[in-house]
Amino acid sequence: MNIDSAALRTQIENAGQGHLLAHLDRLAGEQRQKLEAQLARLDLGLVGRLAALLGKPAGGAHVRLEPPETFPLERDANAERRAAEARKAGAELLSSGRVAYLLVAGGQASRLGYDGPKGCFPVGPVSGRPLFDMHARRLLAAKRRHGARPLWYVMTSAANDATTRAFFEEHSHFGLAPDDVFFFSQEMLPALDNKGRILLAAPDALFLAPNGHGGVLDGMARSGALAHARERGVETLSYFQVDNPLARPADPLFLGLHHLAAASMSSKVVDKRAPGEKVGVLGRIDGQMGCIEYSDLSPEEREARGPDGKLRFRAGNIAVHAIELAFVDELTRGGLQLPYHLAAKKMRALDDSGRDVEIAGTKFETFVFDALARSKESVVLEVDRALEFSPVKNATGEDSPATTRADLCKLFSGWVRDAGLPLPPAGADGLVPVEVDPVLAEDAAEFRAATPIAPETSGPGHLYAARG
Ligand code: UD2
Repeated sequence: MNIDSAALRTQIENAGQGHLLAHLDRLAGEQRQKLEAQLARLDLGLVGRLAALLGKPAGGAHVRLEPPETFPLERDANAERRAAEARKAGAELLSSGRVAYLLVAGGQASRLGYDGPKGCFPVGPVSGRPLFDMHARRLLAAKRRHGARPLWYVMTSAANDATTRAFFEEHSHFGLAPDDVFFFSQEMLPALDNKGRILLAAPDALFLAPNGHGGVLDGMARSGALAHARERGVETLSYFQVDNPLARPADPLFLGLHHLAAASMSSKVVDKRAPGEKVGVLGRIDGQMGCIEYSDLSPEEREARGPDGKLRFRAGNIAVHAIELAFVDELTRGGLQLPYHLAAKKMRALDDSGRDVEIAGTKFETFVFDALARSKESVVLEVDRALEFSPVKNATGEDSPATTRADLCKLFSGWVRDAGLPLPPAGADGLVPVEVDPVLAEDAAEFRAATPIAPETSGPGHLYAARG
């Protein structure tokens, strides 16, 4: 990159970020070039807009919150008829290749404390398959059921892009055609101190953090993924997160309901387990569809119950969305049109004299579900938590590898028992080590239909895999 150093200095000075020049002037050679290149890539206009958000009242405030209208899990005859129609429409979308899969895997896995892309984390209770492989198998299952070659967009970030790509290479793209897996990196945003000054993480590096999963929208646009999908005849993106091994991105019911409603963006929800569960809730926020973060619900809203005794705001967001390609285009033309959320944090950064110290700063993130407010029509489908949601987020406690292992073992051993097949003995952890490959079956009925079948054994565990 050819940099006009004098012009860059003026721009930085004018943007009120002159302290960066003092840091730059302490460097020579490659280090200086590296920092200068980072400075040249900064969108100073955006940095100015972010700085202006500091000290303002936190976002997320709302006046009126109402539960969303959902397509229920327990359906009467009428809803069942609509579901059958939707499944048919969804299956047609899938078989005609009009759906592509979009995985967000740019997060830093800091809560899990795992040193590497979260997608490399092993979760198969018997196979030890990593999250990426579990997801790939869902797409292979879709191919087997609906015929079309799955097209997969995978969002990484600067911190894990190279390792993610290498992991896919090492594993032969988990059986998918390399040409059908399109990686792109989300943008990084600088962290600011309380005066709006850009922080440095090292003498030659700005303090940059991924711009949140909302960055998937302009990431698609900037990287050429959007144009690529359009050329391949895709109309709808099936969005899911890397942390949930039970995500079902090729669900004909969900995609069909979304399509028949002519929605731009739709969501799947599960009943919140308890008032304190850390999931966002879908709702009508001051009249518009949206998702409220758990931290933004008032204590009254968190605890509120309806006449049936159930939580009033229980539509827990599992972060599975159907998103129209045309909608992504609309939301990203002329820059990403999503609000920024602020996360105030103590961070290790350099002070003015270049010492590594703890500084109170702010990181900025966008959330993909904020796009719901712009979607004229939007479907909210209630799904079965046991079948579709068991995220790996924390190292221990709730939503951890241990709870995911327990959820998966319980689910699969239920199918095996239901099909009248024998189970291996429970292990020391009290769990029955059984796993069913999604290519073979994604629910109990499909599993039953696949019998008679013998498991592959691996140590004490039973793995039911698709043949061929
Ligand atoms: C998210 C939702 C929450 C609920 C829950 C379901 C937010 C803010 N909250 O909680 O409402 O739906 O998930 O599981 O989303 N990611 C990126 N780039 C980023 C940040 C995140 O790709 O810059 C990915 C990350 O790899 C992960 C997913 O987004 O797959 C979720 O991110 P998170 O773990 O920060 O979100 P969480 O658990 O606070």
